Amino acid sequence: MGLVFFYYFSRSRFFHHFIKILSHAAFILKSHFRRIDKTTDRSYNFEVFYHVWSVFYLGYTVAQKIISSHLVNGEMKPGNRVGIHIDQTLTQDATGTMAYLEFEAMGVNRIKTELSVAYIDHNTLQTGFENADDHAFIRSAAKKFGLLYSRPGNGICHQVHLERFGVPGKTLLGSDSHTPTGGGLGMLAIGAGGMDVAVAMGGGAYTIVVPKFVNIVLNGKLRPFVSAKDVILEILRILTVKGGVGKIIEYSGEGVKTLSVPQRATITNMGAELGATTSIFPSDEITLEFLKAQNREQDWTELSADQDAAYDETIELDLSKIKPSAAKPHSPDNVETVEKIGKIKIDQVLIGSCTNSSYTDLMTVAKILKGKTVSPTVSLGIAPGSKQVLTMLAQNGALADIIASGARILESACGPCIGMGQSPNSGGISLRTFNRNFEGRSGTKDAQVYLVSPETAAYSAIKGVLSDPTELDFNPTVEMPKHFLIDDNMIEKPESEKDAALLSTVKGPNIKALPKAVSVSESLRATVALKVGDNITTDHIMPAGAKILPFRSNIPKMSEFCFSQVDPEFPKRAKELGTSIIIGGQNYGQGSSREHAALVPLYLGIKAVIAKSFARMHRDNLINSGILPLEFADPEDYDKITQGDVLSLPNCKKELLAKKPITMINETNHSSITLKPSFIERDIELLVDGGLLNHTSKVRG
Ligand code: MIC
Ligand code: SF4
Repeated sequence: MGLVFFYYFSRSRFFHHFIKILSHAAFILKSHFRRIDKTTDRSYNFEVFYHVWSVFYLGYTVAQKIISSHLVNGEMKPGNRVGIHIDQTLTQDATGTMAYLEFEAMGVNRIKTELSVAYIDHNTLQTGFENADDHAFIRSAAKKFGLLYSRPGNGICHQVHLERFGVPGKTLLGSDSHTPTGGGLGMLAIGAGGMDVAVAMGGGAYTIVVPKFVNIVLNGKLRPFVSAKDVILEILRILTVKGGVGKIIEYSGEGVKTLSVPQRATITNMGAELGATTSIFPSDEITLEFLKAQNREQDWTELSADQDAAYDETIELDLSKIKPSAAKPHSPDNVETVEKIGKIKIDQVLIGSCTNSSYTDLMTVAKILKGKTVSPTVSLGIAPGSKQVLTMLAQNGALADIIASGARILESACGPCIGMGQSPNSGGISLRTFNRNFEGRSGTKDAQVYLVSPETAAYSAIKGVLSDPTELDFNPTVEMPKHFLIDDNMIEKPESEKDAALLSTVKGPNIKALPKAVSVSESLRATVALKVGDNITTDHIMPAGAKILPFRSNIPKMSEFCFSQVDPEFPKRAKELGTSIIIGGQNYGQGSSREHAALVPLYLGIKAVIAKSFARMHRDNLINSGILPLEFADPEDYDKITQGDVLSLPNCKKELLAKKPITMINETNHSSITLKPSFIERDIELLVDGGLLNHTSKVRG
């Protein structure tokens, strides 16, 4: 009787709230003891208590469990803005210089997170002093501020973080859009602009809009030579690059148990291409096995959705029906099966990137290449994702098989994925195991880039034409190693807090001051400097590649390349106008987390971007930089504006503060346009204070 009563009581709302209050108390205690930890080196694990309590929660999804255990402010209701505590951060070198300049500008002496890692993996092609200078700056910042520093050669941030640092149930904020790779381990891993990461390193909460929760139920098992990449390509085909906007995607179902952690990470990695806030898998025995093999068994906690967890949307996927697929040029959602696309002739194959460069991926590739020669008309490049992967391949002989086939071995870094070398020939067809095939990203404007699995890539490299790997007839199974090779000798520790106080950061001549954001003005009158269409990526706004990336810490120089693929005259025009506005379509700013796509427009005098809708990270970056991201109340009003028109917003500040629709007059054609009041309190505060840095300094006093 008593037990029955307790069971029903434990499922009641009252009990749920009671547990919630206890959890918050545990969270506060945990934060308190975490601070004590730093000085006394004692370890208090209140997380364990929390997870025991969370068993009683009514209907929480995996992500909801992590959000609620990290809640700093706000209520976890759909559409609400909430602040969450960030346990770990990561940066890479292309966004890191800005993040550490921003951290320095905030005047905080030491990071407040449990763990923060500064990786060097993007700007590794050193054709001048610039990238090496940036690396030296980041290293000096890591030493001074208390971060781990992953040296160039150690690997791609997401791959290394998965191997060595990711912890189920923790939060990770990274200044890179593919940070959700950590979701493969059951982390709540989110990509954001460098400024947000700087604030999180300083102990500030990260604000998210509580998204919708989507459950993708995986059933069945993948057939041989069909891989995790084909799964996420199929999801992209169904949902498109806008399909994940405002959503967290969770994976469940029997099929989950058939996927290894690296396979799960491939899927969560490309959740970024869906526009999702993040993607996450449960943490189960497979997660435990992976962490054990990485000698990190102690980092494991079990994490799964409650039986009665409520999702906003559910999609079922039968893994056994998935076929080898490819995303055709120039969008990751332009997906078709390899069979349907047919045996097109190819010029280049590249295997690697944070999506597909794990040990198991490359062992499969080695098996396919063993004893074969790459087609004479194809250039095959392979970049293993980390030093761990590369060393293991070298030790077990698989690297010899790869080299013998004629593959060109590239360093363990992003490399061609971000246009750092290996640009294809004019009009060339390139198959890549990467995650983005935006026009021009490869460094060759008219190249045709297809995104495929490692299996499809390796088999096609031998055949010289796009080929379906399920034609192969040997057993491709690669066992997950019982022990990965562990050697963290390329991860440098920071100086002690006492010694660090005497250090200063090292800034080469390429590192220039940050552009200054200002408070939103009472009214705005400006010319439209550029009008663009739907799905404009941050690669359109601020292209990357070997020629431009060295200027990531030099905004004035970078500004010369802003929108260069779309309209090379834009930077000159914007400078001449002094103050101007950009008009965009749907999903403006999709793709990367790079805040340069906001900082450079700020430098060029852009005061507002008016679009049909925005991608999450870019919208945040605009607000952080003090630029108004405004949405048309009626998307058809987009047609009432032409490049060169003069727009005026006579009461924009007053209307913004009152959360009222913003009135805009097109002075050129005398039309009146209404813009949505889509700002919440925090956005307004940031815009009024002149961006996140000014706001943070104000709050800190
Ligand atoms: C990318 O894949 O586009 C990048 C390069 O990793 C970016 C970050 C950057 O621009 O530095 C991302 O994904 O956020
Ligand atoms: Fe690096 Fe490419 Fe991954 Fe971006 S997507 S982090 S450039 S490997």
